[in-house]
Amino acid sequence: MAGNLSKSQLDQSEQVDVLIIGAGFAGVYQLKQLRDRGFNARIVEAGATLGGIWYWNCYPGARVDTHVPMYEFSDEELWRDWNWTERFPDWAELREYFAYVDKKWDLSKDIQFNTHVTAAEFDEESLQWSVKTDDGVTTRANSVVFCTGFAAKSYIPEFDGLDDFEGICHHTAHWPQQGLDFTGKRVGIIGTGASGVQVAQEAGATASQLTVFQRTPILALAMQQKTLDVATQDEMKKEYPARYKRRNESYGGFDFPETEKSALEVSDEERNATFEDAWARGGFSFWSNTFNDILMDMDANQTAYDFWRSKVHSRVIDPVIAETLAPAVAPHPFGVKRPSLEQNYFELFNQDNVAVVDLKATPLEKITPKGVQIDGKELEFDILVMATGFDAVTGGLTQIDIKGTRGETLKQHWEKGAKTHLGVAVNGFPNMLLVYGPQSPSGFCNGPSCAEIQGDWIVKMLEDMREQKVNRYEATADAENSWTDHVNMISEMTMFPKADSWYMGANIPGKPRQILNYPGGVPLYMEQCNNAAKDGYKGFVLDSVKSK
Ligand code: N01
Repeated sequence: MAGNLSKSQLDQSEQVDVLIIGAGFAGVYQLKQLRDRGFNARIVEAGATLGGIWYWNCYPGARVDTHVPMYEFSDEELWRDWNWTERFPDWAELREYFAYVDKKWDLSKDIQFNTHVTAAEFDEESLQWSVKTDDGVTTRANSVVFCTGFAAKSYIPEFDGLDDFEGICHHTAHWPQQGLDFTGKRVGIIGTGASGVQVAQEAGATASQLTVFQRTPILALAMQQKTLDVATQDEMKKEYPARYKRRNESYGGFDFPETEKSALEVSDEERNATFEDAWARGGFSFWSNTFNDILMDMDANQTAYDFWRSKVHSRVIDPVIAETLAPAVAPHPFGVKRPSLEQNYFELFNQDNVAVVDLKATPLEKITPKGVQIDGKELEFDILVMATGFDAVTGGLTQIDIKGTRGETLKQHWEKGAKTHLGVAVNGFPNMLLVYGPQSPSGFCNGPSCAEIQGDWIVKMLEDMREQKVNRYEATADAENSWTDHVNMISEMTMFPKADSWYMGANIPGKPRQILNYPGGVPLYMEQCNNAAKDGYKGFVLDSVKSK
């Protein structure tokens, strides 16, 4: 990439003030803000371009589940001249957006692409991190900011026989950059999360046969995709400042207004009308913007599930298939496992070339050289798609050999469960900060919103440390324990623990079960971060040490 920092340049550089790992929304925002404030900051990025998740997730149909203009930076210098073609843009357009941001903010000159961080170790002598990359280079940094996102480590279950499959097999997050044509192929998709739904919609259009292997039905919501023209967006832009302000004030970093009513206090007619309205608005409206007790009260939650189920049944012709996709008994409370958005997912199953296999009724026995064995029968495939998700939130961090002051790795520190102070710092790992990390709003928050809101707090902290001549800052063990208790306490007040989801770490065998995202919403989260900062960064030990 033009302007890309060459490996030899990095090699020669003695040290940087801040090394940022990852060039998605969080990382590029850090780079821009820190550079603007005079920090010598750089990014190391594993992908070949900016975009983070949008570099890796280029499978057919990959698109964002967040409506325009929420999924972009709030900087007017950017949005004034940028227009999208669709209300829910696809991965290719998101990449174009990142290329545009790169040009406007002049980022690439300070980014080293195609480089994996393999290890990082804090050195008490120099009070610096030594960060090793897979090109053999070690960079020294006063601070490291991990912006690895929630989905940097993909997950493929240990299916018996997987290595013997003779066809083409890819995880959605490791899709070939040159693409893969489903036309006329027999395609099997394992997994029905957001990725599985999106690939299925594409594969169903051209594959000779598509089989969707479903373990848990996905409670997918109507996207209500629309094309967008420039005139419409010019009009919309008058509202952008207010909508971006709202992003900072809402639970999940969106622009939805407050929901004030309980689903149980209104008449059936009013409830139905509210649900219909949210359904017609599309996107996450039905998830986040109907009644205030959907995620708190089981009876309220049931009303949302029943509405959703009736919508699915009205679209699927075969009642047995409809029941497999939307069973009478909810697989888990509505909305506590991430719903995905769909355009024609349920109609797919009315097509002759599309089938669903219920893995709860007929478990996947093994992968064979030709396909998948279910109930003693072999189904043959040319292409198998692993839409099986991620070791979310923590996996992207613990897969790096990050060593703190006690010789302990981050993976060891989090062996019994992730713990942090404010979701940004870890005891025993000084001068290390996390954006979008565990116990921060992370997966419960719209990515660009968190990149800015949490990102601003981190930038301010780094500025304050510089101003106060603090060269060693570390979260205390007590602060870490009390933040963990606080996060768990809020989680217990919700229904999130009732689902086996990646939100709970429950999708990965052996992973400790815990709420991985801060469940109290962005405003409460930021209030606590801001209070800690005002209180002299309460929960941190700040030192101005003469380095040895
Ligand atoms: O992964 P997932 P994803 N045998 O973990 C199944 C974001 N995202 O990549 O539910 C059989 O949701 C598993 O079954 P179950 C978004 O936040 C965003 O789809 O565990 N099946 C599940 O169906 C999303 O939530 C966008 O029973 C197995 C699937 O694999 C997150 O990324 C687009 C299995 C995994 O679903 C992750 O989504 C895409 C096994 N052994 C993703 N193990 C946009 O906004 C797992 N499964 C654009």
